[in-house]
Amino acid sequence: MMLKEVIKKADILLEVVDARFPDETRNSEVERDIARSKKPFIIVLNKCDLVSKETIEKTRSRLSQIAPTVFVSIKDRFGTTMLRHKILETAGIKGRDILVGSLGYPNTGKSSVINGVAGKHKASTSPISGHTKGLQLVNAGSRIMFIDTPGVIPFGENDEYIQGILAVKDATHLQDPIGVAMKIIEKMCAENKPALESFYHVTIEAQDSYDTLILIGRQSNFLRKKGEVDETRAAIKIINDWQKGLLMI
Ligand SMILES: Nc1nc2c(ncn2[C@@H]2O[C@H](COP(=O)(O)OP(=O)(O)O)[C@@H](O)[C@H]2O)c(=O)[nH]1
Ligand SMILES: [Mg+2]
Repeated sequence: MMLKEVIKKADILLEVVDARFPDETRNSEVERDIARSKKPFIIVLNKCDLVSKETIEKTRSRLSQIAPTVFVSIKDRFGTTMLRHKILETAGIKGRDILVGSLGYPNTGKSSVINGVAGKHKASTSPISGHTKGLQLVNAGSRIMFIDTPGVIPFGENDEYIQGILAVKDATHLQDPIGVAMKIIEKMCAENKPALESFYHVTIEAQDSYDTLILIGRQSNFLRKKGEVDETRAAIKIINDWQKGLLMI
């Protein structure tokens, strides 16, 4: 379904973002469209199983100033009850069903969030009274009804690294794996350097993420014939590890 359609039909919107890269996986245009619609929205930071508690707290206090913010891990079944409460509280609708729309870039976990929140209540329904005929809804219990197809935010031309970090494109299909790997290194160094160091058995002293990439490549023995580091191979390894959820921020 189109983003704009979801915004139009919903009473409340969830912007589903990746907890590891909240700023990069939020979308300011979409948030502007939501603001114009005057509908409430909740920022849902999914995949929080891949993020440390400290990072969660920092992000929460920062983003709460923009909108109600809930951390979930659909994988670990964490946070879904909190999200249900937040939906009921934020929507502020009494006496009728609440239509919830979810929005986000591909692979942030929009479908997982719908299924995770609906859980055992899950039941598909078709038209409900007072709403557009044919609108497919997922009944999640306690008056919460999800619009069953999420609104997918399209990638822009310069969003290749977001496609990399969200695992929409695997490492070998990226034009610039080195750039994407450097982004991941930068992020890890800022948020949880010890995790990066212990995963690749290195001690990182360099400030420059390219130097760190080379260090990891050397330690992993990714060398070309003459002994210099194969930085593309190192980058692909880092992106693969990230996409498999092996690196925790
Ligand atoms: N580690 C982790 N992976 C998740 C979580 N939720 C979803 N995923 C994974 O993220 C990928 C995209 O999920 P999906 O719900 O299809 O995303 P959508 O494209 O936004 O609908 C899938 O491989 C899921 O298994 C989570 O809480 N933790
Ligand atoms: Mg989906």
